[in-house]
Amino acid sequence: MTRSIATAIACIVLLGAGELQGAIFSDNFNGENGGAYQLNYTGFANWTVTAGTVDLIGEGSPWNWFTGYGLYVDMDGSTSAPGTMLSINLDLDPGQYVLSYELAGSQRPGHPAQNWVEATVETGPTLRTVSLAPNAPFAVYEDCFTLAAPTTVQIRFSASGVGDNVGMLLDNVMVDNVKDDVIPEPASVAIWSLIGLSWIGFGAWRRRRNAMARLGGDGGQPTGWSDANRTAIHQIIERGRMR
Ligand SMILES: [Ca+2]
Ligand SMILES: [Ca+2]
Repeated sequence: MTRSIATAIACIVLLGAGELQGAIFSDNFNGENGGAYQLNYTGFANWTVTAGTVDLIGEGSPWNWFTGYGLYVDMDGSTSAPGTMLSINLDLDPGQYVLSYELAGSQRPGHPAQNWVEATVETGPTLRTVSLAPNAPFAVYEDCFTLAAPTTVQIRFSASGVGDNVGMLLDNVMVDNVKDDVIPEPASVAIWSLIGLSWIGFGAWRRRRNAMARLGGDGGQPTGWSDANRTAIHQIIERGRMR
């Protein structure tokens, strides 16, 4: 839940968009191969290894570094050829989407070769290229993309660097739809309009106070919100809560 909220906030900031509708696609790899690790694994339910090789490792394997992550993918398999994984087809409507995933360093500091992983929505630009130090723990990455028309897309993760059989780790891939019909909130616009009006009112009070000071008066104290404005704002906030 925390992760989903964080994703929503990040995408709202980036796209000016709304809340997440829910995962369209998610994969934590934990059910692969009957839950057992496998080097040079190709039997993914949702992915095709289109180049090089990857290893399915993690829980139950000699390479289990993270509690609670189950199985995950070593993006540089065991054939000295970093792997590329292409997802199944995702039929998406026009709209805004978040691709989120977790990447970690190789966790094998004896193999200092530099590794990279690219995340791409086919066919489009690479959304992000990540290179992590071997000891970097899993961290969530989020990339937003927009579709102007109904589109069938695939997600691609592609590893590069020296093929030393020791790659970065991938887990918890998700695509969420950003619901864009709730922003901008009319209530938000109204609140900011009222704040603007109040600021204008404060400016008028300050000018009046300065004028009275010049005349020798005390100018009084700022009155802040009028009762009418207070009531209107409370009503707007309540209506926002009810939405
Ligand atoms: Ca996992
Ligand atoms: Ca490997």
